[in-house]
Amino acid sequence: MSIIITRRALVLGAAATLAGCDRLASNATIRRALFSAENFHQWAQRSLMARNAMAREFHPDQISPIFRANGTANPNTPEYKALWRGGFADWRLRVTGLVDRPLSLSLAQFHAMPHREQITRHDCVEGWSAIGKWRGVPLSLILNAARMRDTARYIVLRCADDMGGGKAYYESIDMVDAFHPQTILAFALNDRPLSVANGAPLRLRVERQLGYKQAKYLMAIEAVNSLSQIGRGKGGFWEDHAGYDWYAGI
Ligand SMILES: Nc1nc2c(c(=O)[nH]1)N[C@H]1C(S)=C(S)[C@@H](COP(=O)(O)O)O[C@H]1N2
Ligand SMILES: [Mo]
Repeated sequence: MSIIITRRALVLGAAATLAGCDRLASNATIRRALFSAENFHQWAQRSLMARNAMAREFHPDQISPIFRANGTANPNTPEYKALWRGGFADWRLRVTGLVDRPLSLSLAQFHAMPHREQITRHDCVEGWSAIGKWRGVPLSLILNAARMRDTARYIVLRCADDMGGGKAYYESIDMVDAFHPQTILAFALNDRPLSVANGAPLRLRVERQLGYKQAKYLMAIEAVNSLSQIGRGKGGFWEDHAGYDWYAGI
């Protein structure tokens, strides 16, 4: 038996999937960008063609009682403290680099965009793991809204915490992971707003990768075509400073 899937069916299928889980974006520009047929097509195609299978998802009764914090537990910089004091109302995620429409997105805009929820296991190379329920916006939606250019090959994530000498934590992922359906920019853990310890106000969840790829305290994401100009060129803070593998697939 052969199954013929038309492009239109794919687009409609993607639309139905999204409509099932969401409230719509309140900002008209973002809504137009998110829901244009062209973007939907690219999103549907890239989502369905992703090389990676889905990471395992768990049941609510498997959620760890405590999701421990690791690495930075509070960025504690004057800038971050000011944002925290204001309830992150002045925080923005900047979307820059190889995009035709750079964005600056507030937390309220994230709350208004389509969400995904997933209960997954986080594995840290230091030898612990925890299961948590994450809620966030698919990174693919953000990249499509910013009209990412075809020349982009990686997404760099810029964080608020100073790792010493004024160098902020950073990470990067390729487009397979960036467009994977479980790759989200998460603002809630276990039905509560993300705590400072776990990365408030927004962090990456890239579920087929180890803990150090899950960048916390996001301030900007940047589409680039090479990692050679980022940090020392290995694509992430621990990759550059401790020889960790850039591809931390699990
Ligand atoms: N900005 C930032 N992101 C980060 C880190 C960090 O120190 N700073 N540590 C990483 C590591 S090694 C792990 S295991 C996870 C820990 O996430 P958690 O604190 O929510 O457990 O965050 C990752 N993302
Ligand atoms: Mo880690």
